[in-house]
Amino acid sequence: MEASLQGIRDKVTAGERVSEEDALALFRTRDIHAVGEIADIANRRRNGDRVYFIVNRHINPTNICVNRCRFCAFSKSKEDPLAYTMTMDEILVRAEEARSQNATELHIVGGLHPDLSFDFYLRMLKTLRERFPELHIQAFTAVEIDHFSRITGLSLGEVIRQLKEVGLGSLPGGGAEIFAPEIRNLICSEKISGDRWLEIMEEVHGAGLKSNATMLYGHVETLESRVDHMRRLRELQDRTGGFQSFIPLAFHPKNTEIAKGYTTGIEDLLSLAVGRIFLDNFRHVKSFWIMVGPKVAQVSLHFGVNDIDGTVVEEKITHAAGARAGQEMTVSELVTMIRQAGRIPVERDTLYNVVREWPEGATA
Ligand code: V47
Ligand code: SF4
Repeated sequence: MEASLQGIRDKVTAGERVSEEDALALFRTRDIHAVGEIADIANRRRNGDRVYFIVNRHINPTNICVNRCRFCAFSKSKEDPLAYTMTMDEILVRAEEARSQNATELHIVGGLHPDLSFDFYLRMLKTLRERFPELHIQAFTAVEIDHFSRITGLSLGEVIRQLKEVGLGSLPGGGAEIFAPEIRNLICSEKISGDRWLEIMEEVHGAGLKSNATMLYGHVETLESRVDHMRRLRELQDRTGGFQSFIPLAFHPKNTEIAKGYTTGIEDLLSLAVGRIFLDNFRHVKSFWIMVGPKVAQVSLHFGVNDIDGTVVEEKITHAAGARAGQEMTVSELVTMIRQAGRIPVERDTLYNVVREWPEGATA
């Protein structure tokens, strides 16, 4: 192992925090085995051999969005023939399907619709909670929370309070992209700033709700901007402890305005492993298999990852941008994938309570 990597390995073994320079060295090395080994030490100390997945269902109520993020192939203008907005009935059909598949979570995010009122979203949550009290609702990125605050004139605190009152259980980690303004301005200049994203998450955590955090990589960002992004997440997590998992998201280029190829397997594994090593105050690092593909997701279980998300069922955001993975995985496929990596599959709920464990021999 290179001397600099050995130094990082020693720090991680001793439970010491690694520096930004260390993170850069990890991104730059091609000693992928060493990075995997260090990430595995960091992960197994916290999570042992257990790897989580969730039975969930994604619902994207509308793809109409007033923003035009250059990396986004999902959003459409109102006039676009591919624009859609689901009716409440269409949303309920999806929730019903989720219940029939024994899901424990609905994951709901969408575009910033110019005309839908905050009331529509409050009614959606209220109806879902009344009809499906057993399903945890993880909904709305910080970008949508900001939008609600702007269209209503309500403070962030009040928007979050009202959403919580009608059933919001936690927030996903989207909209973070890359915080550094010089990169953010190139890829999503209309989107809320990185500082605002962090401010909203601080408020969400202060209201007693957990959230996730993402990082979009593989576009025009630099390694320094990735490390800067993770440093800001680590600082906020030191203050609130409200982040559950870190999810690096691999940029998909099709139908977007960013002329880049797909990310490579090594780039995906490094992003996950460096996230695990640097973010020592995040308990969970998740490979979203839809973005990195099931095969890389499985290998990543030896690169610091302890969560491969879920059954998903219907995914529109990455698929609009040319995702090559499918849209749904069965519980049996997820269990097999984790077992063949030599780990113990554990079905979790959104808040990482154990729903069911699959020790060796148990059948899905
Ligand atoms: O914020 C948009 C990303 C995010 C593209 O919290 C793209 O558990 C790749 O955040 N290529 C939304 N990514 C999805 C998201 C998410 C997904 C799964 C689990 C969780 C969680 C959160 O999707 C956006 C943006 O960063 N995105 N376009 C694209 N072309
Ligand atoms: Fe709209 Fe979100 Fe797509 Fe940006 S990433 S254009 S905010 S849907």
